[in-house]
Amino acid sequence: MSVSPDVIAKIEEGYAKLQAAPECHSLLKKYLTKEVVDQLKDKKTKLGANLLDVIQSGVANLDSGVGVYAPDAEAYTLFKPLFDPLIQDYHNGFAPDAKQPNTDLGEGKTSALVDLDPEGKFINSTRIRCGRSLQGYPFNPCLSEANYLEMESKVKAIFDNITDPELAGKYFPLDGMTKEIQDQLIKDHFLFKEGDRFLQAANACRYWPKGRGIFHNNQKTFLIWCNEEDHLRIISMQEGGNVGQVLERLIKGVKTIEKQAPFSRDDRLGWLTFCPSNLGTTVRASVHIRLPKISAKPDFKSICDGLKLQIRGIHGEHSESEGGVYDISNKARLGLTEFEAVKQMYDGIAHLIALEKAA
Ligand code: ADP
Ligand code: CIR
Repeated sequence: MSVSPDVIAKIEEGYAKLQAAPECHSLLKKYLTKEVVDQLKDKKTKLGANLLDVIQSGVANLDSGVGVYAPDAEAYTLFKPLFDPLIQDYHNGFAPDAKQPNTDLGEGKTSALVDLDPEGKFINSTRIRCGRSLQGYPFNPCLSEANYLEMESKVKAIFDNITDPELAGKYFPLDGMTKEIQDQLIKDHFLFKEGDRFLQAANACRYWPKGRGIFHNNQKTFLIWCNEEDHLRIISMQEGGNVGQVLERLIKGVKTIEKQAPFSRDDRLGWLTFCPSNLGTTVRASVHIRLPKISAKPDFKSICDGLKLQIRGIHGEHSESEGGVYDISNKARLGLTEFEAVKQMYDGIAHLIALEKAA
């Protein structure tokens, strides 16, 4: 079956809307040329996903940074003329013929990552997360309600098997969680937010809250999100700036989960994720940090860009800073190893702290 004329019309309208929006600076707008539209508008993956599925979030949300999602793994190859240059731009020049290196989480190397802020002057907390997709399932827009429930019960069984005392904990489904508990978990930076308009427009929130939830240990230092943006987000976090400890716990957690579930990995793109910004290592290593002097300077963003760091607000992506606290993390996740991604954040933050001390 080919793509229906009304979907093709919507793709063309989407292209026209982006072109007519000077306020839009997304990577989607940059790489969705007329040639790309014409080349891809009548293509469909085996699961039936088309170019509209890829671009609709960025068309609906003109303030997107990226603006595209892959409805299934095949989309990354079928819609290459759009994805490849966009991926290259986002991930530090990862070329169409480049290949993600083998996984190196940093086992045996974490002790080199000594506390970035032993006196506790700048860093409130450190967090490292990675994403994983379960083999045999597509991404959000192609999942049925039955898929969500099945995936949730599979991963819950895995969580129940975790015996390491540092990691063991409990799974809390979103379905049935009280609003108070949910809001508190979000406020304390443990749980994903509700109603993300970028994900909603990508058709990624169907059947919500079915199949969604959070696992965490008692201390809330090891957490796993189930079926939010990705099938799994594995997270290690704690107060202060001890990056080595946070990474050590993440490695232990990833290895524990990995033993029990096969994950989707592509030879070229590494670990597969719904958003192309997360491909490869899928690692975002961040600190919540206060840098009152240098963050007030007009060149703060360009300094961070130069260090390959991304600035987010206190409640994550698309939020604002509060009380002078920023979320600063590595930006690229593809074309380097997991350890290198963490090291990029580590070295960059060490540099920013040195600048702050000298200012
Ligand atoms: P992700 O990191 O999964 O891409 P977000 O940017 O939305 O997604 O962040 C998710 C949550 O994690 C938010 O509540 C955010 O404030 C929190 N967070 C991120 N980095 C840190 C950190 N270093 N310390 C504490 N919370 C953090
Ligand atoms: C956007 O394009 O802004 C959203 N779809 C989120 C993209 C992921 N962001 C990122 O920088 N890693």
